Amino acid sequence: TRYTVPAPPGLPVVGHLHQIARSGLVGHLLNVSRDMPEGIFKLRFGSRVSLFVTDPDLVAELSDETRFRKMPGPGLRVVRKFAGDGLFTAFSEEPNWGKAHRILLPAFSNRAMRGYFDMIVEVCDQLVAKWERAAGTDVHVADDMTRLTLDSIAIAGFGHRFNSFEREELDSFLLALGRALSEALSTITRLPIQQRFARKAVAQYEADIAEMNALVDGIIAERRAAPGEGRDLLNLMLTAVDPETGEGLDDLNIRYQVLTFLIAGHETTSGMLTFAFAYLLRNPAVLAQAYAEVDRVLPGDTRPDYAQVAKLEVIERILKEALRLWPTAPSFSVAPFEDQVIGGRYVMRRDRPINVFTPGVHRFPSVWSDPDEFDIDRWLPHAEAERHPHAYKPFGNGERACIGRQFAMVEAKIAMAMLLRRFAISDPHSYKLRIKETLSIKPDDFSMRIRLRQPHE
Ligand code: MNH
Repeated sequence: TRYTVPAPPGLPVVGHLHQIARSGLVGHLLNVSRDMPEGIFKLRFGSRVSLFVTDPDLVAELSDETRFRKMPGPGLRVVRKFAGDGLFTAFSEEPNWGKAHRILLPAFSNRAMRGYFDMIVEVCDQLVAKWERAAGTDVHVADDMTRLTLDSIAIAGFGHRFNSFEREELDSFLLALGRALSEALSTITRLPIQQRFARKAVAQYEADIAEMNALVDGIIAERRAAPGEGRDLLNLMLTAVDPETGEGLDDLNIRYQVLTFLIAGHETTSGMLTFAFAYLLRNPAVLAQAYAEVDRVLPGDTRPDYAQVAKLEVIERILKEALRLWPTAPSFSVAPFEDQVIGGRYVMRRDRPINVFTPGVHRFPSVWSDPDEFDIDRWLPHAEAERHPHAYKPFGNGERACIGRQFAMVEAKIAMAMLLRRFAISDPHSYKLRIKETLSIKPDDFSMRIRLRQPHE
């Protein structure tokens, strides 16, 4: 027998996407998924029916790359307007995906990471210096984490300095990007007739895309004028050839890739760090463990070196647990090559996107006990080894999984360690977690108090 995919009981059909306040989509999906023990459900957004999966057993099937592959859904398809066939937004069948994947993979080897390390530490030093000047006051965590992650991907990947810590305002690139992402998401929900009247929004959108392209073209032109020896991302894009086809990347695709890395390389990592700080403040025992670890691994004023990153195991568990509760890229979508039945009963149609909703997967009750509790001991080696292998997918799956995950974890670990070694953090405003959604998620409007740590504290 075959079953239709269940729709949530007792919930009116969800009409247009805009009926869910945009800030609330992930929260809404989490609420729905808690009422759906089958671990699969459908929701109607206007005329579109979307499928969501949260059961790790079903995720295991969707992760079988002989049956399913990444299929960008409506959200990623509109982003193609400015990210084109860059790595993140490419269809797996597009030749430029495989080409760029093979060309750029060496930029994320362990050896390459070692090469980026000192640049990342230098950016972390700038954040430490900024917080030293701000000691005793409140800092806006997400904004400072965004400065950190944007500056480090730009310097490590492209040799470009945003110098975000020298300025009060966020870089205008970020403002253009923020507006462009929100406009891209609005166009999915606008009717064609509304789109015709959204002329002002469309003009702003074009201007924002032009601004982002101008920045990217400037970065590329600068490097072409002064090529340099290194094998960073940009040099690979400009000079390397794909071993399989013998071809290099074309100019338009290079522009898409640079923009893709500037976006994908900072948003999600800054969100992860921000969630992690919010959880540390609510879990003083974990914070104490983290202080003890940084004092042991990075004593005094010693300059961090790459080998120390591997020793920050408490901090690694904190970050993994933050990504479990709030995977900052909260879903990814796949579709079958041919019609497939999953779970022995649900028919999945060829090429039709299915969303793996990771906040739900990461709380699926048959795998995760007390799923809403922040508990870093879930990431002790024995616990991890015994767990369902498809219950945790913050970086996606298979060959389309995140190419930058190493970069993200190294950067976040060293940043958190360098900050905790110098600063005591506190929460005088009793922050209540609210989620801000764009394409990614982060804590909304979260500030914390910082002060210099005393010698024996
Ligand atoms: Mn990242 C793909 C999450 C950091 C560059 N990333 C993905 C996917 C997820 C993801 C999920 C798969 C999306 C999909 O299947 O549709 N990424 C993250 C998270 C962090 C992160 C949670 C930080 C935490 N990502 C980074 C960093 C970079 C980066 C840092 C770059 C330096 N990510 C990418 C790129 C892809 C990707 C590029 C697309 C890979 C591909 O399809 O070939």
